Amino acid sequence: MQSNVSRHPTTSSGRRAEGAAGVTQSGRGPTARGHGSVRGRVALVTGASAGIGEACARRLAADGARVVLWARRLDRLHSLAGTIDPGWAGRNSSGAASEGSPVAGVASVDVRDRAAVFAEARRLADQGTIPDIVVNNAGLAAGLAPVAEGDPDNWDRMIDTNVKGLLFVMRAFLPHMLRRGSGHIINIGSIAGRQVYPDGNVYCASKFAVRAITEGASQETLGTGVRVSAVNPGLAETEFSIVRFAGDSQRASSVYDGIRALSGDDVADVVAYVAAAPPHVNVADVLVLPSAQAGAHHVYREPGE
Ligand code: NDP
Ligand code: 8X3
Repeated sequence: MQSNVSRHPTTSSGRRAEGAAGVTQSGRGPTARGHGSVRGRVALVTGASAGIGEACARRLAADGARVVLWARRLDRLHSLAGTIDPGWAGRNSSGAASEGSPVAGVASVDVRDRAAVFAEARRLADQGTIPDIVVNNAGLAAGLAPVAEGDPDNWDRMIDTNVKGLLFVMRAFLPHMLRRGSGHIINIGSIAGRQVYPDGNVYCASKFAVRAITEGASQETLGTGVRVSAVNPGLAETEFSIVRFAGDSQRASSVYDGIRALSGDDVADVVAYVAAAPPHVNVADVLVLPSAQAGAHHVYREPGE
């Protein structure tokens, strides 16, 4: 006769999967259910001065992580640090960590600058704040034009930031994570990494590259305790289109005409879920779209007034 009694999870050898502190490999207590937590972990967010990155930093800090904030605009990072930790401004002008602060560091880093990325990573390692989580978010689109008319300087900006910058950040932190046997890289891809749209050529290519790099690194780190994931948003109303259209805010806002686009916070919710997954779970690849979008080519817009 079949028993209805449920059993604790076991390893393949029949042993309970238990860590040193008597906690299961799920990172939770033996009988607890539910998602994991980022509490007490160090989370680096690149591109934290605006949009999705800023929202991720706020959210991860609110969930109990200690955040390290990178972007080029240092003034914005310091004001974000001040909203996360009201004591920040009084204590910190250098951007260094102070004991007990939810902000573990702030630095002006252009991810295109390989030497700067490696130097800042070394600084974090030296002060014992190698991130447990890296939200590899810094990125941009520059222009929207057919290849035949595109501006090669814009191509450089996109490829150098979205592809090489993302790689430099991974290269700087993965070896530390591998040595430690734990860590989580969360790359911000895009629907544009799955489907190409007219005149999106190079931006889409950069996000297709993010997909390939994420999948490749995920294969390479298999069995090491390090996870690599991608969160791929659709249309999100941030400063993205203002940057793409070089400050033309009217053209930028027309991208979102008639739809309720994602906010940075909507994407941060997903990133927070991915980051908090217990160690035996890798939420490897998430596509998050506004309800009014069903792909790069399918957007439902409410008719204008
Ligand atoms: P925003 O323009 O609002 O924010 C971009 C962030 O990236 C800023 O903090 C900016 O900071 C930073 N950044 C840009 N270039 C660099 C650089 N060279 N070095 C360091 N930081 C840099 O755009 P989003 O928040 O929308 O974009 C964030 C990510 O999300 C990007 O990778 C983008 O491709 C992706 N994405 C966006 C979508 C959208 O519809 N908005 C949809 C899908 C993906 P600073 O200028 O201070 O350096
Ligand atoms: C940003 C979203 O559709 O503008 O990656 O490329 S889209």
